[in-house]
Amino acid sequence: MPKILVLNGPNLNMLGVREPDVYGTVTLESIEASLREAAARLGVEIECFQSNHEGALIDRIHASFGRVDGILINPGALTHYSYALRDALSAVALPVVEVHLSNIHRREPFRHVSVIAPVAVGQIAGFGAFGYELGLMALVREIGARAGSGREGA
Ligand code: CA2
Repeated sequence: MPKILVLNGPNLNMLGVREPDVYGTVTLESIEASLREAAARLGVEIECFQSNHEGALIDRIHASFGRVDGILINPGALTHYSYALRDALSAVALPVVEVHLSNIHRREPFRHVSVIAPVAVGQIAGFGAFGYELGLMALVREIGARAGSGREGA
């Protein structure tokens, strides 16, 4: 069964607790519970990790090398400036889908840039918690497509 690492970056542990007008009322725990249900429907396994520390996220990405088939990530504010996180994602060469609760492109100018996007298959932004499920579906499809194209060459 394909395995997917779900990563959440700084401050996302505060979801549902503060700023509900921007980020909604759903907690990260409940997003992860919904994702587990979606994963079961899609026939994949997920493991979830949140950290407020860039290095801890990078360590988890390195540890996933050879163990998981793809990464679903909301990097939080690291999205906009962490070349280290981007390099870690690039190093493991796994399919990555970037998710944002808010539509970063209609917010402050500094949020319009994602340094993660160039190493991601794609980005989903603006659909709140539902974006994680959309992202998981897109990632599962991508993993399946890559496995299929590998078999054709065999
Ligand atoms: O829209 C997103 O998902 C973001 O990744 C969220 C980040 C923000 O820096 C990005 O630009 C877009 C911030 C996450 C902070 O989450 C909080 C949740 C509740 C209360 C306070 C912060």
